[in-house]
Amino acid sequence: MTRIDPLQLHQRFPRDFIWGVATSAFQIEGAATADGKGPSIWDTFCRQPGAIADGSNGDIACDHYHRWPADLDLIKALGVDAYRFSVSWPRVQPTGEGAWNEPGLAFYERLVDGLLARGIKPYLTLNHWDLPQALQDRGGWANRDTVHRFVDYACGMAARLGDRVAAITTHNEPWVVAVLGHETGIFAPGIKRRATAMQAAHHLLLSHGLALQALRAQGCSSRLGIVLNLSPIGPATSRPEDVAAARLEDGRSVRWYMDPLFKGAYPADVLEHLGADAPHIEADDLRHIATPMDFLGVNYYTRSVVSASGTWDVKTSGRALTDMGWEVYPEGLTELLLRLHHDYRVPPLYVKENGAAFKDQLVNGSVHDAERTDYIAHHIAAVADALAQGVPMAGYMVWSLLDNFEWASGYEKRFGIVHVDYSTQQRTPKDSALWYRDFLRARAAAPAAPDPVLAGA
Ligand code: IFM
Repeated sequence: MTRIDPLQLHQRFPRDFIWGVATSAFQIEGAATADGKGPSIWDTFCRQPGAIADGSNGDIACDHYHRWPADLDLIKALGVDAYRFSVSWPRVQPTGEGAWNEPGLAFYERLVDGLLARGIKPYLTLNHWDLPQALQDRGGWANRDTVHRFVDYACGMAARLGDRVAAITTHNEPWVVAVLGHETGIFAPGIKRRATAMQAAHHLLLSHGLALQALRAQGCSSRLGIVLNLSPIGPATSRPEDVAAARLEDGRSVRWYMDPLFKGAYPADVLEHLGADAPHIEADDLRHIATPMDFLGVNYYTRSVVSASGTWDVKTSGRALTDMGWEVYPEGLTELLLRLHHDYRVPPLYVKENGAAFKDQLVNGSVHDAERTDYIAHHIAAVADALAQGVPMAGYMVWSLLDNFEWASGYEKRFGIVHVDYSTQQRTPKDSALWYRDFLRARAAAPAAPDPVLAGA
């Protein structure tokens, strides 16, 4: 890939564009049973033989629960504006309802205050997948009662931190929770039943809308939204069966979430395809789901190419692949952002996750991860391309600050711009972190891009 000049890249963004790094609770915190934390579905899932590639779990992870001050210093040293983190629901409310766990709340209060003291905006996510196991024991996201438990949890967190966090995301990637957690079963809670997955998806969306209403009713001043994992989805060939398969996949993974959130209806073609597996929907549910948002977050890693036979081989694309086997395809991000802008009346858009796993080598205190640096630089350029075409882009966050627990892949896949030696917990900024820092420093020298809205006036 061609090298991108950080200064020129910066000139393509407005001054108030938010730059950040992202993590999630289960992937970095560890301290699985510390200070009254209850078990989550991922604590349970990791104990199932064969569930995690390297047989690992989140018991220690990056030990961020104990090392957060040094980690916040690292974030500060990068020069970012914002840090996106998630709250472990069972750490603050061990059984998902009723009693709150004061030490858990105090941890997030220290974290938020520590960010503010360092001049970094906290971006809080309520659900990055670690549902309290006690709620799963009663059906989890497939049980409509979990919707109300989530709203209570959201209100409790906002009452405690809503005056200090810049933004609150309800759910991260509901497609993953629904489909990987309840249909293919490769993620917690490991259920393999499509009807359960679609009911879970509906309840996730409903809980999002009801939480937004409740948070606004209690005067929460944070900006509120959701984060979806989305990709442009195209057919492997122009054969009608491949085109139809790609359209259905787009319906299941993009329109199933975007349409109810922004148009107040599930896509008719997907409902018809699901038949008896379609979710039970009550009166007013769709009106609640379509509650207006202050922002939409998008997580982008790669495009999706679909064939009716399911046989498209990513290696035939000729593009570089990451260690996850995902094709490096930055122009797909521009394509996706333009589509969201044109097909939906989207509020300000943030890329809330973007990054790549590669096989890093720590040699003499350095990690020369040129592939990751290129990946990030080209995806930032793809965001600039969308911005230049009128998409209301407001921010970009790298996934991830640290190497961490990559779910079913365990610790084998490294997404961090900071290397973690799991035996010593030593952190080492990789070359990509140094590039990101230098890119952010270039802001001081770069003339600001004209505001795209004002420029068009
Ligand atoms: O690590 C995950 C993250 O938790 C959610 N989005 C995708 C990342 C990479 O797989």
